[in-house]
Amino acid sequence: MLTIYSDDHHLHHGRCELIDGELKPCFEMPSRADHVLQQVRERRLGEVRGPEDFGRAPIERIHTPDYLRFFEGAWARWAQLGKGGDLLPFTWPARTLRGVLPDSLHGQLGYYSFDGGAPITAGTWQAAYSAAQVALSAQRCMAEGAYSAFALCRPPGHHAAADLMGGYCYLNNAAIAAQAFLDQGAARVAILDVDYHHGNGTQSIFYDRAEVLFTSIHGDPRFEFPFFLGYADEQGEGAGAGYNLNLPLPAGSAWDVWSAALEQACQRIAAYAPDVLVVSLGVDTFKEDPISQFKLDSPDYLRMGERIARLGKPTLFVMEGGYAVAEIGINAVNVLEGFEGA
Ligand code: OKP
Ligand code: ZN
Repeated sequence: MLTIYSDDHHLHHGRCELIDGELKPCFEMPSRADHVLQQVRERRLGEVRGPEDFGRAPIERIHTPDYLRFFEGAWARWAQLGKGGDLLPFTWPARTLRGVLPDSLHGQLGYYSFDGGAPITAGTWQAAYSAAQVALSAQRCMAEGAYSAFALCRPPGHHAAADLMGGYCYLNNAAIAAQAFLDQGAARVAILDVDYHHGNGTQSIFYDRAEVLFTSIHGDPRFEFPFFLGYADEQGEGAGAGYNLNLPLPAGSAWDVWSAALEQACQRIAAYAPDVLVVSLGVDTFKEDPISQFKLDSPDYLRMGERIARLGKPTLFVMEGGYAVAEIGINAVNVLEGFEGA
């Protein structure tokens, strides 16, 4: 399987995040992607290639121009104020407040985010832009005939909505790639989000559309981030009614429970008969993941890849989460090897 990778992800390195009342070094760190790349190479998954640059237009198919303008320019505004630390929001237009766009940088940051987990640093825009190009380049390889490809994206994307960053995500790489498939002639695209966290951004982007089926297996939002989306009764709206499937699972879920949900998602995807499948590949379902509460073990990821392969669809894998850094490469490449071996 071909892997697309850009070193630009190193340009994004947030200093710390607020977790359990403490400032801790960001779990979403550059070494994550380095470990995945190392496993791709060591296990000879296939060729590793840098991305092409498709420009902003395919990103603007998903994200609003005002959001992109804000994100691209935010660091320069912060630096102009004489600041050097990470730019982090702290006030959001929650209930009883107004969804107005203030003039202030921090006001705008709150307007364009939903949590304090997506720091903007000097290189964040470039890293996120390149990650989107990585996804688009892998998509292009498939459009040109490859049966599968791995977009080794970092930072991840599935929490990012049309005009919101959050949950370590800025640009929704999987959604951008899915839209590119549609724009190049696909009639139906299925997204399978296996990251431990619900892909609220991806769901929201395609919620009212029938040409993208979104399916997600994740920690029940009643106890897990992002808390405010990802419930089973969210089934799509308007033309998209019936094209959103959430499979929230309890804390402690291991392969027996998880694989039953995967079976359900796969059956829904098969019935949908998509032209192509996009997998939001997070491996934070791993039993040792420091911020998650599922109990998958490394060999389970081989089985995951095998089951996905049995759908018999051209498949684009897009890297999302996974924070047990020593094992992230093993587990991600297990999925890809399982897929290829099936
Ligand atoms: C991203 B992905 C805020 C903590 C918020 C966010 C978890 C994001 C997971 N400081 N935690 O889905 O793996
Ligand atoms: Zn996650």
